[in-house]
Amino acid sequence: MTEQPGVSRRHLFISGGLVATAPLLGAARHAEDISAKQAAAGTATAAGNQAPVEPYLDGDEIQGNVLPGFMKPYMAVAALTIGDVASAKGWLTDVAPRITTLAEAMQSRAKVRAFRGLGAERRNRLGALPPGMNDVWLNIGLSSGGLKKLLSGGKHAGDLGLFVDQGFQRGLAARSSLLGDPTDPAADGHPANWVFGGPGREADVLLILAADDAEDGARVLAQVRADAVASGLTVRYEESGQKLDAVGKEHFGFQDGISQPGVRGRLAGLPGDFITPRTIDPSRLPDAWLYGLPGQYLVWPGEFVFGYPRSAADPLTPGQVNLPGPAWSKNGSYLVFRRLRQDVAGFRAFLAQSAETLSAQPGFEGVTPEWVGARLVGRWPSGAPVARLPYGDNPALGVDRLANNNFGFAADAADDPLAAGLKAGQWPEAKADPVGLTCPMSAHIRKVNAREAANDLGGRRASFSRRILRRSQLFGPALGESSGHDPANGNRGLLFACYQASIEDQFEFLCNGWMGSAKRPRSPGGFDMVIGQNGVPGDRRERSCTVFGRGAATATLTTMNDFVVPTGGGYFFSPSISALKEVLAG
Ligand code: N7H
Repeated sequence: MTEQPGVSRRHLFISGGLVATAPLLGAARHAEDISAKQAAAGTATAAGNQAPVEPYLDGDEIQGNVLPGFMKPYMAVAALTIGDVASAKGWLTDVAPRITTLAEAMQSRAKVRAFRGLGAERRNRLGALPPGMNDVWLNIGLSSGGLKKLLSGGKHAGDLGLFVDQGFQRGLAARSSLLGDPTDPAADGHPANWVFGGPGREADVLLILAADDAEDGARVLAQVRADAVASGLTVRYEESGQKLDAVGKEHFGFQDGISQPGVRGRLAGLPGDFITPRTIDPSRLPDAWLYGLPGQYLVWPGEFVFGYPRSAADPLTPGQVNLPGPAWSKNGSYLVFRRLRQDVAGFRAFLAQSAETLSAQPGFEGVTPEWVGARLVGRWPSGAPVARLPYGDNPALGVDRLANNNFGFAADAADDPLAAGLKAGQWPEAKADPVGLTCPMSAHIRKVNAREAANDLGGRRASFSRRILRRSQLFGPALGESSGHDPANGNRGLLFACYQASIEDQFEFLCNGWMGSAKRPRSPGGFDMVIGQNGVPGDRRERSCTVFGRGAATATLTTMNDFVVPTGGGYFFSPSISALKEVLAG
């Protein structure tokens, strides 16, 4: 096979006979801008020679944190239990109009995107907001226990059983040991010790609020909380968190929120507007229709939102419509919330100690704590992928949205030809790394997203069906660099939230199938040392992983410490606006 200019082996590999490439190469040349390109793409048909036909998503029905995601600098959560059901229904009736929708969040998101851009201009505007922007947004989720209360005695009373997901039905506390959480009741991570969500302390309702301004956010949450309490609900838990810096580094010191699945679909009423912007020039790259940002595979929306097509064998063809619940669950999504405490001092000590031990071994001379951290995460602190920069960090790549996710593991990657007006920085291209010599198999980002590489479940499609929409925020103050007194006494971490169409197959599978397994998605590898947990009785929570130095020198890192400890949470369903009003409140 001869390579076409600008087309990487990765792309040719990916095409794999799934896309009618020849006609695509003859597709229209550059449009003036991406919007025009999107509009053109939207009118094309898969049966012709261009983009797949993507469904319109119901922008007034889907909650905005599902899609496109709130992504605000301030986030607060409140977990509530229902007292008197009739009063709670009254409160839901009042709260329903305050729930922010996909359409509302998308308008604001479009302004932020236009303001920050994607290339060099974005680097200078990171963290800045368009003038006048001051949103306060609210979304809601209900646990299976909450749904049971609200549905009981009504015409939908039997509908709870129609939610097929056993994780949702049973709840997070009941599934905790399956996720690898500590089973010793004395351990902090055991559900008995969670701040909420443990046995007998489960929440019926989870509110998620996001805002540009922390004070405004806190004020609105206080109002909503007061209304809820007046309607007989009890606040079980409440916490807020915010970004630590403009780039979005989490407590261990790595930029987070870089790689999200691109979601296929368009917004009703706004022709040409894809939920996920398209950035690759389809006239020059046959596989352009596979991606949003370079390297960001597009996934059919039924993997995340009920009532839409899921992935099929051909990534450009919609699969079956996925409605794993009652008819009124359409436009809903499962919400996982976990309060994850991070042992920052312990993580740093592990990196330092590992670097010292490794440096004494042939092939690892001179490795630093930062080098070890990058091998455990798969990215350097800036977010730059190890796959593109194996030897050292570069903050400019970390924030280059047109390059920082453009890599695979199975084959060499190359820079994609971008749509008119877009320009990525010049960075080394990622080399094929099928066995993890550069980015170890155990690296966090490789454990949770096998990308195009073969894995124990198959190939790319299996990865698509495991993806989640992450919507987390940090809690607690940063731990300073100097060791010594910690004013927060270790109380910092991630308010982890994610949306998906199956808790069992997505969130739970990532935890117990891949992060918490030494052998999957592919051996040899070891555990995800950052987040993975070893709950196997008798293993004493020991985790180890393999890293490679120069000349394929091999070393094993081992720890008995959990650097991330679950301290609360729950499984919820985020219904559509009409289901909230007509089925649950009504
Ligand atoms: Fe992870 N970390 O700081 O080390 N995560 N994560 N995560 N995570 C990612 O790509 C982190 C957690 C995913 O597509 C990055 O956005 C921490 C859970 C997925 O390439 C970093 C915690 C689950 C991705 C971290 C935590 C996931 C991802 C790289 C807990 C799922 C995208 C930045 C305290 C069950 C991977 C980025 C991709 C990326 C960290 C939790 C999943 C730096 C500290 C519980 C799917």
